[in-house]
Amino acid sequence: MEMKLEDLGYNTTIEKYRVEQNLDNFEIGRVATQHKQRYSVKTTKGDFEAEIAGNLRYSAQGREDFPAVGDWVALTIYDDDSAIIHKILPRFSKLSRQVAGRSVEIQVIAANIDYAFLVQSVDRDFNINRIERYLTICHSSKVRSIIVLTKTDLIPEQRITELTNSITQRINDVPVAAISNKTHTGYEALKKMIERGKTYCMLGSSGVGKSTLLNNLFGKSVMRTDVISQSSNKGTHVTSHRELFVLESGGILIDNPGMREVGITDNSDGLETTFDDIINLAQHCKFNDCTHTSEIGCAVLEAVQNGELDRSSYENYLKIEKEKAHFETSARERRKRNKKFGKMVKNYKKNSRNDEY
Ligand SMILES: Nc1nc2c(ncn2[C@@H]2O[C@H](COP(=O)(O)OP(=O)(O)OP(=O)(O)O)[C@@H](O)[C@H]2O)c(=O)[nH]1
Ligand SMILES: [Mg+2]
Repeated sequence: MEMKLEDLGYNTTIEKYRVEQNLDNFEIGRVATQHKQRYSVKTTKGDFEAEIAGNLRYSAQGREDFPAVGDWVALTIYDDDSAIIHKILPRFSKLSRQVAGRSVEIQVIAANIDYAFLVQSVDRDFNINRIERYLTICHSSKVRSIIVLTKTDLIPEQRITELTNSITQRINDVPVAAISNKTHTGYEALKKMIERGKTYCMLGSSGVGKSTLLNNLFGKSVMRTDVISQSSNKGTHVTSHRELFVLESGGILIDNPGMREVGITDNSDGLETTFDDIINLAQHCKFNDCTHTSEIGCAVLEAVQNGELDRSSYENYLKIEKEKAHFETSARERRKRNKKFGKMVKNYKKNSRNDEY
């Protein structure tokens, strides 16, 4: 398939970035996969295995400064088909999360994403609290969401309606698609949501059918799929890397390994957007610094008590809000520590120079 940059998701915003950054002498491409420090990049001339230029590596301050899947990059292609990435174009959106086990390190899941498919299967994986977590991440990353319920072949039709309704009762303005990867029920509706030139990233737990869906939409088994044995293979994910695919029907899809936890790394208003009902109610609280837990005249608590606000949604909000506050404090402390360390290094350099003379 002859590839145009537009098929890869190129648009006027990226073109503006390219012009602003004076990148006329470079090829433009999009990162499709990453393995350690090697990247597979899609260009109009084909796919290239690329490494990053030394100055890009040395100027990087953290993981976020390295190319991620979905990134637009400026590269040089050599005659022997090797390529060097010189620059990452500014990201118009960035899905990131906390690295499991550590409190503050951030990992970029994918860059320049238009929509996230929030994939949950209708069996034991189904959990609206978790959907709200993903929504919080997506809102703060400027990524729109589409909720995709899979494995509908496992439950009666009426139950599907119940589950869908329970979502729309709590979550406004996010489309829900209910599909079966086995019978392809719901596929037509889902395909209609996929636009040419837009990028979609699969998010969800392991085993919910992300790769199966991608393979079916792509029309070929490009990602491995498998049954995960819960007892013997606890916590193993079938997919272990991210990869970007361009659909022939238009649309760009990124498969992603299953996520075990959805940590909040939110410094922006993702939480406020996800729970805008609560934020609106909070404006009527008696106290400006109301924590919505025990205060007199709290409009949020009142709404929970009279059934106007869903109690589980309220409790989930408090939990995520606490995590957000914790994340912000840790990030602040880390910045302070880094600053102190930077000063120490500077002083050390100054002193050692003094010693020399
Ligand atoms: N019955 C049924 N089984 C499905 C459906 N979708 C996927 N499966 C099965 O679920 C298992 C896991 O599917 P995968 O596509 O590998 O799941 P995944 O979300 O990619 O998992 P990770 O890569 O580990 O994150 C496979 O055995 C699939 O055949 C579905 O709609 N219905
Ligand atoms: Mg998978």
